Amino acid sequence: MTGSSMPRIEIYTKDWCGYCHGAKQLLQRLGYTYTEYDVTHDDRLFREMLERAPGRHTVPQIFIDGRGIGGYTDLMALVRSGEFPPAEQQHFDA
Ligand SMILES: N[C@@H](CCC(=O)N[C@@H](CS)C(=O)NCC(=O)O)C(=O)O
Repeated sequence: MTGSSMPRIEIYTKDWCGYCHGAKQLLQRLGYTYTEYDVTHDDRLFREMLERAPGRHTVPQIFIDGRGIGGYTDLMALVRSGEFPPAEQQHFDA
């Protein structure tokens, strides 16, 4: 994943979800900030997640620049393959 600006990262989570905590920790370790939508007690937000990630009912669901990449294991795979490098290795406009 290459880009010229800091990617916009969104993550749908539930507060008891270990994969969600893992994904957030990984993003933080890589130096990214993200917008978190906690769907634990929010059916409207959960339905929004289902609409944006059709067929995916588990949390977390992670979006990078609006594109759904899946959950924690999918994020980990992108990191391991080098497709999603640490923030400091991304190229920035400014
Ligand atoms: N492979 C997925 C697993 C995610 C997962 O199993 N999440 C659990 C919560 S920690 C979940 O949403 N369970 C509810 C369900 O399976 O419907 C990932 O890495 O994100």
